[in-house]
Amino acid sequence: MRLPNILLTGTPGVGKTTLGKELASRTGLKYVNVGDLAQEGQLYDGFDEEYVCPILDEDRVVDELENKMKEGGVIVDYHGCDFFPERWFHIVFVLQTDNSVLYTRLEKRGYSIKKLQDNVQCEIFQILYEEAMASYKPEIVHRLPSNVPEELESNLDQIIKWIEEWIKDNNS
Ligand code: DAT
Repeated sequence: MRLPNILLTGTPGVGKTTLGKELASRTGLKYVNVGDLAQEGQLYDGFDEEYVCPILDEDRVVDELENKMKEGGVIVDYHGCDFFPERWFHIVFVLQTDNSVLYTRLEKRGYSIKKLQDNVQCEIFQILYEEAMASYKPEIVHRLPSNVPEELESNLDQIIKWIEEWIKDNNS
């Protein structure tokens, strides 16, 4: 059976992991957190002194994921999207959170003031939405609000319906 690949993107803290894991558990699709994958495989290329974090080796991440993506049925979660091959994804969701809500979530993570401000600014300027619109066909890019649990539920419902339709359309 053919299954779609789904990209969940957005600023850190908007709820990609929460949505992605729940979606995987309700649909049986595979969930891949690119941050975790990079850490497990040490897929890094240097260290960013300003942000005090390792720099992702994008080529190795793509190589690592290629076979899995070919099989289909993968939910990818990452706060960036311009380095994945465009052909990988059948649909792209950009999660969005109000600034004050996002600020509180990131504060709870213990982010430094600089990291907090940078991420909230990234959200205000819709950087990830712009990146997604520039990297994929605009008609497959959708924004989802991600502030409260009710929105999580309605996002799940919408995506599950879309998956069911996609499976019907691509397996007959
Ligand atoms: P990300 O993977 O984008 O960094 P996350 O899934 O770890 O984000 O979520 C960050 C925090 O926000 C976490 O404590 C769960 C919470 N959260 C996520 N989606 C939410 C929603 N729709 N309503 C309320 N809280 C949410």
